[in-house]
Amino acid sequence: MAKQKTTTKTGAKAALRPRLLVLNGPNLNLLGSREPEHYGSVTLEDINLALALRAETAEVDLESFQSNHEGALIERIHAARVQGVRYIILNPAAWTHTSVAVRDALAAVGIPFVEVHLSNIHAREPFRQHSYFSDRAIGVISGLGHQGYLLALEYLLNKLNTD
Ligand code: CA2
Repeated sequence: MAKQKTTTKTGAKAALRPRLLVLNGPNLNLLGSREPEHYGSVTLEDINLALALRAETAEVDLESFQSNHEGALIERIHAARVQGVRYIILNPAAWTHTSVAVRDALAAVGIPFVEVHLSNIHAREPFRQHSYFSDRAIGVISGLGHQGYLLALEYLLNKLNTD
């Protein structure tokens, strides 16, 4: 695993665990409670726990953040650069189809990201079929339900090993 190095007070090099960030956009805090035909019955808490367990096994630091406020998500993306986050897993939810501001924030920090959607946005209403993120993403997983997050994580863990 390609770990970042930091210099301690004594000048020794200490290995830092790589940092990953999972971002979820508006209304995804409601997962598991409504619209199971589109979004399944697993809660966001369940998804975050599964991601945290897998990351722990792989000795990677993983933090999950969800917001219903666009500015809060943008601030979290800005902070990610300062924190040295290597990769982001992002479900922008409805902002997928509207937010130049979130797109610009990701471009500004330059952190590579995987775009994840629970539902297959290409099989839904026409307004969901355009994403402001897909052309900037490393890749897009759409329609594989909650497993999409874990598949994205697995991909990034492999990538960290070969970086
Ligand atoms: O399929 C996805 O993951 C989406 O990003 C989910 C968004 C939707 O606007 C995108 O087009 C596709 C909606 C998230 C709303 O989540 C809810 C969860 C439970 C109940 C109601 C909404």
